[in-house]
Amino acid sequence: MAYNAEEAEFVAIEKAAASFPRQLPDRDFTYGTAGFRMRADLLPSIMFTVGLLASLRSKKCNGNTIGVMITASHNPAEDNGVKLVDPMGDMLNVDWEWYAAGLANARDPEKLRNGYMHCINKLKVDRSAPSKVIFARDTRPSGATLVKALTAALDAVKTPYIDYGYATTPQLHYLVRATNTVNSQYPYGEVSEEGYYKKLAEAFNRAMEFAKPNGAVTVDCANGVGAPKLKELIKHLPKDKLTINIINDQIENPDKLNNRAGADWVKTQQRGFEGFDGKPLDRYCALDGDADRLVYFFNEEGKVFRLLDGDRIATLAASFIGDLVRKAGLDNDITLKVVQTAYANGAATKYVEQVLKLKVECTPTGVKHLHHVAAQADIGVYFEANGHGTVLFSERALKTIRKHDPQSPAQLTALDTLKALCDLINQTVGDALSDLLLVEVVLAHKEWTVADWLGTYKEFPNKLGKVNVRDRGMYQTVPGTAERRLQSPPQVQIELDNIVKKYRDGRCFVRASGTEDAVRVYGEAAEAYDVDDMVGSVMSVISNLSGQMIEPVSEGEKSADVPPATTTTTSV
Ligand code: 16G
Ligand code: MG
Repeated sequence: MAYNAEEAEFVAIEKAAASFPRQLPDRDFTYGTAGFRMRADLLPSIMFTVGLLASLRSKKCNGNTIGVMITASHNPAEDNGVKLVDPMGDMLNVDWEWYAAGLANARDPEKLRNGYMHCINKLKVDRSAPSKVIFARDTRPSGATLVKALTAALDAVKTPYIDYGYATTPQLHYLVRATNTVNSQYPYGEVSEEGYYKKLAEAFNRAMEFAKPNGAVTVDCANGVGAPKLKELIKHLPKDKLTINIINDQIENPDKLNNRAGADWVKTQQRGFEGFDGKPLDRYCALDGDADRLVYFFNEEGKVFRLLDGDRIATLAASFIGDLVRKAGLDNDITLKVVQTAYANGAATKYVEQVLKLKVECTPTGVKHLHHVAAQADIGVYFEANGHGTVLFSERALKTIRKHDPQSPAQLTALDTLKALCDLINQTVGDALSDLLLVEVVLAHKEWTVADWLGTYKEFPNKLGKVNVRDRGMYQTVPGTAERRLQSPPQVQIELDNIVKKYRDGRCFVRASGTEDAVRVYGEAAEAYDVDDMVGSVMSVISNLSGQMIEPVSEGEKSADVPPATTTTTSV
């Protein structure tokens, strides 16, 4: 870019940025696991800088399209957030996160100019390269204002863009990959929202070819963007294979978003959405506010609530796909791996290793860590207990599947179903709508009820506690332990070890939250009462560090028998 053009670009950026002054000059923002996320009124200036960075990222990626998703996922309606999507539909390259934060924290026009130049120089971006951005948002009312800030930045740097309006996060990831692969040997799909539905519906149809319909599922859409999008998807699905009922679809009332509904509520509270009164064994599931998380649940006789979380979806998917690989005659060529975090229930890990006989790898919390490890396997099944996850098929596995010559009719049907799953499962990111169809396919093939699914293993009693702290930065885990051991403060790990050894099959770890000013304490033990005791004691250690008393703020309800991950919060 010639000097004059560069200068003109700076002038345009400064002029446009003036409409979006930075709020809270004393606070530094970080680009965390979920991008930038905070109260929506703080976000316009950050959204502007995200526009600048998206343009640079696209230039750096040879003009490939970059995605910007405006959402705060399961947070309350007054929050919002933004995350960037890389050309193949995966999350922003981690090396760029620091630069995203640097730009977002520029306090004045001069710092913004310096920050912009710093990105260009350090990241070696050719300013005159072409660029393109696409973006979408969830149903939060603040999204419209944030779009203005984003497009002001894109206009200033003359980066063309397409506004896809409302979309789920995984739909935007799909669109980014589809856009960038449109002229490749294997296009990801048609470049439109319609293309997304067509791809999923067609794959679902093929995956169900050898299965009987298996009743109905009711989907709690968290009163978010998943509701209208699922309604669209249903229009494309075959009528006779699956009945999908939709509830919590009130997107016109922003206060309802994620409010006593949706995947986060169900998982953390261990109960259904407000008013849930499921008949015994009726199948339910819940999405979060941007439809990238999914959990199943149901009532047993006597209204005993049962949760089938991300661990359960992983085991179900791994068992089915493992069987298909074997039945197709590919087990010597393709291996499966399951990727979890330390929050996975120990019984799930044991089941995968001992019953399914598959390898398990444990990574730090956050989708990007699991995704990265799963992408290195032939077939990588990754899910966080909270319902984020998907199954990745490597290029090598896809080639092997495509060229495999089945030796019997049974091998052929298994191979056809496996091929259908390669298209059904979103390869860019965990996708609640795609995962929902995957679960339904597996249950139909296995002719299972939710109780059969639950019966595969029994969870170890467990509990998730939270201690609000002033400085979560002092809680550092030992590298390479997938957050299962604390490095500092050292006395906490010593005391924790002393506590844990008192309990049969006790397991407990502490890590700082990446999303709140809090420390999380997760524990498991052979007996439910032991777990309460153990996690409570470890929480006291943390509270005592700051010399304050534990004040319980909220406690989730426990289910009758196995109490999975009840939530207790204390403030320090
Ligand atoms: C973010 C992560 C999620 C993780 C959660 C942990 C993404 C898209 N989301 O929501 O994967 O489980 O943070 O929260 O990566 P925490 O650090 O507060 O425990
Ligand atoms: Mg989400």
